[in-house]
Amino acid sequence: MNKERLLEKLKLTDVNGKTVRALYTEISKACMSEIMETPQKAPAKTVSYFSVEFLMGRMFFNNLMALGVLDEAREIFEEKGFDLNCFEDVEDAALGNGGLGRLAACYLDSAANLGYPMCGYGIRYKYGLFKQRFEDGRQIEEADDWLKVWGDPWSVRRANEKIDVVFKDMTVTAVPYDMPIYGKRINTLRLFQAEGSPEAEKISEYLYPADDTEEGKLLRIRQEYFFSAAAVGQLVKNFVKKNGRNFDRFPEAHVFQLNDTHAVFAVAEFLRLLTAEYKLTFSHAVEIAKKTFNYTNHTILPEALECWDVKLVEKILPEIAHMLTRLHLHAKREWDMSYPVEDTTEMSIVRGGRFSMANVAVYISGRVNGVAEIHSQILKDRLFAAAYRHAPEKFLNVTNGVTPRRWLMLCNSELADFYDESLGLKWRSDLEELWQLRCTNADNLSRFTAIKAIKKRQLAEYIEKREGIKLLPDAIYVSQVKRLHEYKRQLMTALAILYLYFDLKDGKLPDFTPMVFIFGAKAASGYKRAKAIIKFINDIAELVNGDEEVNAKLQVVFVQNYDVSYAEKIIPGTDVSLQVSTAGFEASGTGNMKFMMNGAVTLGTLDGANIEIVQAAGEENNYIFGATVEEIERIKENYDPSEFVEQNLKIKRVTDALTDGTFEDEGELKEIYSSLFEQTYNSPDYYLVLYDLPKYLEALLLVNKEFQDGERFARKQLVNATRSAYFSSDRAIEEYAEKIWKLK
Ligand code: 26V
Repeated sequence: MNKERLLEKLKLTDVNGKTVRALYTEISKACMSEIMETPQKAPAKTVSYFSVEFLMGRMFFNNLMALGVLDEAREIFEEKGFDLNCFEDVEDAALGNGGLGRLAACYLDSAANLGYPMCGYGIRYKYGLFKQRFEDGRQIEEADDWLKVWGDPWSVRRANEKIDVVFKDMTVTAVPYDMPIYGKRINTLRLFQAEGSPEAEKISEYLYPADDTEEGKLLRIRQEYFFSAAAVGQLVKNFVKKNGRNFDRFPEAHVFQLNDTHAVFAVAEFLRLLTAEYKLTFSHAVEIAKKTFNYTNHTILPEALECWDVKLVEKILPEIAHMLTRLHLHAKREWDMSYPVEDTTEMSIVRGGRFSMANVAVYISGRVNGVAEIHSQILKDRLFAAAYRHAPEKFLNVTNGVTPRRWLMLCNSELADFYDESLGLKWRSDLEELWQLRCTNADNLSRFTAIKAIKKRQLAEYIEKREGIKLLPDAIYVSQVKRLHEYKRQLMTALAILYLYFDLKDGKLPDFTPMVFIFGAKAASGYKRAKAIIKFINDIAELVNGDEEVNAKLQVVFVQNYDVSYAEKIIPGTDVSLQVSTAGFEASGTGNMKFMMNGAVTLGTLDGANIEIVQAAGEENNYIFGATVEEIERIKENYDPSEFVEQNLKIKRVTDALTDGTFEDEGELKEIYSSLFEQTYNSPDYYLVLYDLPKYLEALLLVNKEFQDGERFARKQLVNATRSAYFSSDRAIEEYAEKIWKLK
């Protein structure tokens, strides 16, 4: 990359008479041509990272930073009278739905920055995750036509590398779009677009189309096979071109990482190619697959563990169904010699007429990992217990991480500059250096406090612009931003706020420091209860914010269309990060890490990576509450939420508010009420919202009290920020490289 030449090009860019959009394309293309001209050495071994989601966010600022020209480019264009911040209107590439997709994006960033050859493979959806806005407090979804206005200057269409993907009833052309990931190495994210008939094109139209009908399920299967087969097809073909049919050497040149089970069809396609096209025996092909594939599990929620009806797969992919069935028998034969029947049933690939995609992944993978210590333990104890008993050496943990480039240097340049001035630049490539910063030093603390105040002000301005709400300037900013799911317990926060509201109105909290609660979340479009929770929180916001008696002390805002770019504003401007999932349910969480890196304390449960965050930053610098995984097992034996509420009258007041006319109800409150007190698809209060609420309130009130000692609170925050090295995706990728991919 020739930086001087790029800067020269930028200087020569004429801004006059051009639209923002035209300038965006021109500047991006100038960067792209420099990137594409940078020669790359062919690596000995490449990682292929298969993921149905890549939540890249906005590429412009990240790429200019990676190229080392962001600050200079800002100056160059400022002189021309053009503010690069205009590009904050550019759409995010939101080809993902949450943590799993954002993790894939962070890992691409780290691999490139560390110089590891890793290419991502996925789908180039025409529409990303829906856009959300609220009408009467309810979520309205709109298609995310992300390419329409701004185009996609950061990708290159590779029509000459297209490949056919064959279904029984149609052949679909997979056209790659390559997005370079710039770092010490230039890696590629290759997303396939489906082309051909209108039916074919549907395959890459939407992210997670509804799968509650047979047609929907078939479309999901098509999507999964489509990108898996396209990627595997190309990788195998290129291998043969270079090495001939010596497939025993395939694992020396390639390692495949399955980001959850969505690409498990890649296993079947790999077996199909090696046996049908290249005439290896099935056993031989399996042996090679076993040395090539690895699997990361990202959730233990049963509803997210994929199983596909054998009949359905047979309908459109008979050969693939045949491969999976053969693999099932192959595994059975391997196990039957010595394993107890309960174990072989549990590990079975075909179960009750369906393919268990997770069991395929576990069987074929050399390494299976969870994403935080506790989650990896749960995989061994519960989800994959039988497999663990028979092949313990397969299982390991790699705790997630997030890229400090986007989640610190880019979104909090003020904090990054402070580190530069105090420590020099070394921390930028080694976050462990942050340990050197003295958190007890008064100057450091006042500098940090000043930065936090700036980020809070910027956030308040942004929210005012976007939502039309003016945040209280001197309040504690408390944020819960993540997908909306019952296990994440946004509802528990809502009930806690209602409790604070009632107590404030009753004059029971005389020393209360003003608190602002910031929510951001999208609910899956078919997830009725999650949508009811959004409506409920918006109702509470209206009640609280409109009440002159309390609105100088308490404020609630649910931002619309929370996405990666919104997160980049909210996270640095937050004092307290809420991570309050029911223990055992949040595999890791990665938002918690981003908050920590930006100096927010965690108020949370002992779940996912919270446990490790608190280990790193000290329990005394965070606020931990709630039932633990061990306790929950016991509690659930005889938990009756109705009885629990009768014995906790304070809680009764807030649950009564669901039915006593405090709010108008058009069904949402009833839905929430029954989730807490009645048997629905889960047992009453399955996620222990009510059970943990008293302790949650205590923790919130403790935060409220301790925040009054500004310096002490800032110290806790700074300790968190400077102990966050472990949660860098650079550390995580180093672990993958060493323990799973054997790149070192
Ligand atoms: C959920 C849903 C719900 C809406 C419909 C589509 C759909 C598809 C998949 C999922 C679950 C995906 C799994 C996932 O995102 N897991 C998250 O992975 C993060 C990265 O490892 C981790 O930090 C989070 O704890 C975990 O929830």
